[in-house]
Amino acid sequence: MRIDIVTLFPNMFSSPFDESIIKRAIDSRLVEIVLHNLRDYGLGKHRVVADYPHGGGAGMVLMPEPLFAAVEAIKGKSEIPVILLTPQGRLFNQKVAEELVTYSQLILVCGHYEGVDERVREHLVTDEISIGDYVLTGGELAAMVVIDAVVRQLPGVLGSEESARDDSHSTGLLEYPQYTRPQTYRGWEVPPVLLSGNHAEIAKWRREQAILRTLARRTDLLEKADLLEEERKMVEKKSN
Ligand code: 6GU
Repeated sequence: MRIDIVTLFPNMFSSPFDESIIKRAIDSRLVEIVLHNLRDYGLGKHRVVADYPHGGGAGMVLMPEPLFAAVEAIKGKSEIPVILLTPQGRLFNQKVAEELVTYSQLILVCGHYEGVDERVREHLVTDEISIGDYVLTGGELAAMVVIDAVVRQLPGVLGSEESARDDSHSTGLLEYPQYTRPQTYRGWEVPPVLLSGNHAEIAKWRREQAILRTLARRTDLLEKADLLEEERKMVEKKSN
């Protein structure tokens, strides 16, 4: 997979991509991440990329020419999704990450200032994504979030140790509680079932804990989750 990022702040991306799992994925060529400085496509000697909004109002708006030039230089004649990171986009979640990982190439455009010229939305961008209902100073952190969630799903990126199978959200439920050594810490015990060696009992306990945790914290997820008849009954009993 190849991911191109168009940004005014390419340096913001260095440390997240230079550590841990994403770095390993880049080093082993499972993903290629290419940064493009929007400033390089700016107009005139001063490489201008933004201007005042027509009609007045606060702040600056990213101009169409630099954004079209940058994206067109990347994609040529090919059809590649062009995703604008903006608080006005569709909400990002695990399902969207699973959709994006099916593409062999993505172009992420980081919005900034008060926004981007509407013609960029209408005629350049094919998708708009927000990572939540709050406002960030720019799309860069959002792009990093999207890339992390997408890249970790590429085959070979996670070792079996880190397997994404039981993750919160990939099952539609929050993850069950995890424990490691020591067995007793400050008098707080690990649940005995986890030490029992009975794999069926452990799986049953984890499933129940995941359901109860989702019920307590995210009832909105539980409505959509794939539960067995008896699990639904347990939920109903607990929520009364
Ligand atoms: Cl994608 N961009 C900005 N600037 N703020 C956000 C966002 C994106 N998603 C949530 N807040």
